[in-house]
Amino acid sequence: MEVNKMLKGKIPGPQTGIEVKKSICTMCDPMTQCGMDLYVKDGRIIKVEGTKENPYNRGGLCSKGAATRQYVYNEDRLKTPLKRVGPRGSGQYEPISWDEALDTITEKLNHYKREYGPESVVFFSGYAKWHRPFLHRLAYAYGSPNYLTESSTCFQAMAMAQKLVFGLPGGPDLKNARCVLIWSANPFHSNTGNAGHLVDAKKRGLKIIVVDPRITPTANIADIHLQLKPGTDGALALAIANVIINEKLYDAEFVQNHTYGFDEYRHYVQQFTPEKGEEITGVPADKIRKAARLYATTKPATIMPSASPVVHHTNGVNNYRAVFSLAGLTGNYDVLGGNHVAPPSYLYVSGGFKTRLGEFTNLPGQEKMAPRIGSTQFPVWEELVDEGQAMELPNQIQSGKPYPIKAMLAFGINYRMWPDPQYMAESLDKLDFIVNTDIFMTDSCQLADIILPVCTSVERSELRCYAQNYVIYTQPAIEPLYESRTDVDIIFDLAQRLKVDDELLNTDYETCLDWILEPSGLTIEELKKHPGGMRVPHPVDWGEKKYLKNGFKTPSGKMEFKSKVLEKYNEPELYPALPAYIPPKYSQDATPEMAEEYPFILNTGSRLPMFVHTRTFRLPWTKALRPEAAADLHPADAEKLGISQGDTIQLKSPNGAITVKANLTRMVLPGVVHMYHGYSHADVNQLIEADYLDPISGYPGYKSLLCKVEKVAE
Ligand SMILES: Nc1nc2c(c(=O)[nH]1)N[C@H]1C(S)=C(S)[C@@H](COP(=O)(O)OP(=O)(O)OC[C@H]3O[C@@H](n4cnc5c(=O)[nH]c(N)nc54)[C@H](O)[C@@H]3O)O[C@H]1N2
Ligand SMILES: Nc1nc2c(c(=O)[nH]1)N[C@H]1C(S)=C(S)[C@@H](COP(=O)(O)OP(=O)(O)OC[C@H]3O[C@@H](n4cnc5c(=O)[nH]c(N)nc54)[C@H](O)[C@@H]3O)O[C@H]1N2
Ligand SMILES: [Mo]
Repeated sequence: MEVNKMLKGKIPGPQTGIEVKKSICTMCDPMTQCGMDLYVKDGRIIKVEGTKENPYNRGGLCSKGAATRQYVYNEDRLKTPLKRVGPRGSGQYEPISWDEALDTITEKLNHYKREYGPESVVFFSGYAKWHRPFLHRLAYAYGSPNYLTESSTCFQAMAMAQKLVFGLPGGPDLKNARCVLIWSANPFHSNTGNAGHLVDAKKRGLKIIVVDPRITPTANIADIHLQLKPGTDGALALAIANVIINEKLYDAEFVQNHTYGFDEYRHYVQQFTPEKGEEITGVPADKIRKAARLYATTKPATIMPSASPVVHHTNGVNNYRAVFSLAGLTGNYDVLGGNHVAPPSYLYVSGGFKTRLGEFTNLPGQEKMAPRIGSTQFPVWEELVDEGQAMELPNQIQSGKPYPIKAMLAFGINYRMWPDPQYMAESLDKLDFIVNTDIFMTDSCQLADIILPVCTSVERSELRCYAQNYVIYTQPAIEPLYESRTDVDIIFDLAQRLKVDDELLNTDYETCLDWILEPSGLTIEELKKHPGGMRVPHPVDWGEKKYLKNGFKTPSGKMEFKSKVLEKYNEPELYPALPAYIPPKYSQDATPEMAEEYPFILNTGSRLPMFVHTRTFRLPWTKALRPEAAADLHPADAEKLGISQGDTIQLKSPNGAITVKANLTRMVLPGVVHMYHGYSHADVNQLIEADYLDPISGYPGYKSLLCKVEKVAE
């Protein structure tokens, strides 16, 4: 074939000089990162495809992955380190060298440590996870207990609920399950590779129950869809328990031998008859009965939770405790096909091998450090999670109590993820010194004194593993663009300049990875021989029912229907020992007068397939799929308010108002408005008060606010 034609067809080979390089897309969910084949010519990516041999995405890519070139070659990319030269927020920055940037940061961090103590410096990680173990260790090696992350709104609260019930969380073992209770996830939008695995499992005969207030693609393939009012999950789970207990469908042997507090729990759930459940949740009583019977009698059955929606409520952890209790009740905990305990290998994912990651981040000497941010306000979080609760950060900056916070070293902070982002931005502005590293010039970068440019996943090497017992150590497909560097290079460079007393941090990323991987028998050298990733040679067989030997990692040593961790506080309104149902702090049930003025439930942030928080608004392909900020509204509600598709409307809560377009859709329930988050010009988080939080986890109630909707005259 003519070379010109081959070039046009982007056919790789020596004649065209096009090479296919393997990498991963890290734009969305950190648990699941799609393998990508990048077609590279003259050091530039000219085409992207999903990697066929990657067992997670199996060749697929979503709209975001397909737009990778617009992400990597975006005009918003930071190009050099920058130093602020005008007042904060004025956007006046000057390029500086890496040496000047890192020297300034080192000098400042040494200064705050000397003058105010190491705890006055916060080490923060936004969404990206790949650099976290190293930042975590750097914080402790520097002497600060204040390692904070975006997990203050994501994942950890779901894990907390499981830890309170079982001690050790059990993940959904879809491969061996005969029934799955998908409690709020929508992988078709948030986790596209897993959506494929779900469809395959359905073809094999898997029964699917979906609990979601919206009609999603996941709900569309369900055998039963329980379309509940947002934030009423606890009441639904208790009504399901009521049916399972009263119809004697529970696992009596497990309950008798391995649980604590069953009698009180059984007594408590009596009030949640399916009819009462219907009254609170809006789900018909008969559907509750059907779902309870299907879940309890189709064994093994697994609960597939999500990192966020259920816990994005002021009653979130309790609601999920009620949900996870069902796994114990039916004997589906730590069995294959149920909620199976397979401890994470690396970065939250269980990939079939053991590592020393926990040991790596758990440096000795922490007990001598000052209390972490949020530890008094959120004692249960403090007990169960090895990081500070970042929702308390703005308050501590403002009050200086119990000690002042002076500086922050951030890797991808986005103040818009906080409730009341304006308050967060004003609080950050009170800090003496802020460093932010990011790929793009963002609103949050504009608050920083020094901005450092980092590269994307296709320009770096990183370690990832997959639930399919697969592991990859990527190689850069292209050189880091402009003067950008990798996050971990910056961390190791700073560790050296700060002269931290830590042998491992004075080495480099690969040496540390080899140290972490040591128990697995895997090495970076071996992984490099498999650029597209490899099967784990001898996957660990975790076995079942490990509690028979080890007991449960709870205070009672049993599965706890009644939590001893919460019971000890003796504050049932905040920390109920039973998984009690408490309505969302603002709701028809809890604040009827408020609901009269603000009659809609405002549910924010359900994932759209083409957006990841604020990040892909800037890509032309993805932006074109929803060019303007729009709120989803049921046509029946719209009709009552005289609103048509595309009209300009205002969403208003007691905390603020935003103006957006109306998108009429039957996906949402009547009475519920749904709005995506993160838009600079229509930031729905402004409608949320900074202290609208779950007392157990500290998570914001992003998904059950009250609001009113008004049409705006054009
Ligand atoms: N209203 C509402 N608010 C929400 C939610 C909701 O559902 N509703 N969801 C919450 C949840 S679950 C989450 S996880 C948070 C997410 O909140 P954030 O973590 O703040 O999410 P992003 O804005 O996507 O990412 C933060 C920054 O990291 C940068 N970044 C990306 N990759 C890298 C990298 O490799 N290195 C560095 N240094 N930076 C990088 C991005 O460019 C971005 O500017 O939002 C929360 N906020
Ligand atoms: N495309 C894309 N993918 C993403 C992300 C993204 O921003 N964009 N973000 C990543 C992140 S940070 C996260 S945490 C995950 C989230 O992953 P998922 O949880 O799968 O995604 P969501 O769309 O947030 O929520 C799933 C469903 O929960 C429902 N839901 C809302 N409120 C309630 C409630 O009160 N109860 C119940 N039972 N269900 C409710 C919503 O209607 C939605 O359909 O996605 C990750 N993947
Ligand atoms: Mo998240």
